[in-house]
Amino acid sequence: MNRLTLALGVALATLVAAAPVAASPSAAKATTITVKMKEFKFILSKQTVPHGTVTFKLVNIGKLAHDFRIAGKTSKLIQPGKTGKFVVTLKKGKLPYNCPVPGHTAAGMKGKLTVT
Ligand SMILES: [Cu+2]
Repeated sequence: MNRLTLALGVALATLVAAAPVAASPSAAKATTITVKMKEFKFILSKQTVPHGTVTFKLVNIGKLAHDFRIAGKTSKLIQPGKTGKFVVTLKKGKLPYNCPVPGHTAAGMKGKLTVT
């Protein structure tokens, strides 16, 4: 009885330890992109990123407040001279991004990020 319990315990522990690896054999690495925001454009440190969790480091080098919107998510408004962190999970594709502050998208604050 004790041996059986021990064996079960070991088997369970092995399963638990192995599960995270087995569940995500190609786990996407964490990716960080720096996004400079100004009137009226975005400057991204990378044009292509692997799919998965992407951290956007938003740096407002302009004179107006700006937002960053991608994949249906919008960052908090970043004031001039301020920075912000914006984490999104992205799927493969060419994903459009823009600044939803009125008038800014039309003025040029938009682009596409390639997610592979
Ligand atoms: Cu803007």
